[in-house]
Amino acid sequence: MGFSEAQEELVLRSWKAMKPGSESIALKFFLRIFEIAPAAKPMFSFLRDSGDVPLENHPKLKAHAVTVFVMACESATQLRKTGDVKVREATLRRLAATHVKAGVADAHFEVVKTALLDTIKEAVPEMWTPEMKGAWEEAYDQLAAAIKEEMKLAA
Ligand code: HEM
Ligand code: ISQ
Repeated sequence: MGFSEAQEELVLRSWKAMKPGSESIALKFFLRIFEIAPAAKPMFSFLRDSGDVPLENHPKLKAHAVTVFVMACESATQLRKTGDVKVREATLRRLAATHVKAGVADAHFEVVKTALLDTIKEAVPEMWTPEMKGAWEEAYDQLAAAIKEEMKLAA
């Protein structure tokens, strides 16, 4: 099952539309994860050390959430070009280490995927179609597979 130019375009076009609002989208994405899986809360240091800083102003929260979107976009481009997702080795190692240390398990990747898709659907409802959903899913799943594989090596 190849990844077409049209699929890449759906992913990149919707991210372009979301990007100006990435501040609030990042927060919604984050909060959606805990609506689906409240048990995932203690894994995130944002919630532990956000004592006096309101969550919406947490700089790492926004940066990390945006990174998930951007990496899924990069994954879409790679899938279209090469049919495969390769994450830069240093980035992959770091991501695997962070996630293993935080106690992330395979099942959490499904939670984050659902939260990501819900967030996009809510952010760009006028663009949302089954085709767009499928394209983001494929891009995310392949990215998640690369991270999960590296996590097994790091564990
Ligand atoms: C941290 C991306 C999946 C939980 C991070 C960071 C990035 C990131 C960029 C910042 C730290 C670093 O760069 O090493 C991603 C991507 C994912 C993914 C691209 C999937 C494709 C997940 C899943 C969970 C999760 C499934 C589980 C709910 C966390 C936690 C941290 C983190 C707990 C540490 C935050 C902190 O306390 O500083 N992630 N992540 N991530 N991620 Fe993910
Ligand atoms: C880190 N990893 C996965 C999802 C995230 C969402 C919001 C903030 C940080 C994240």
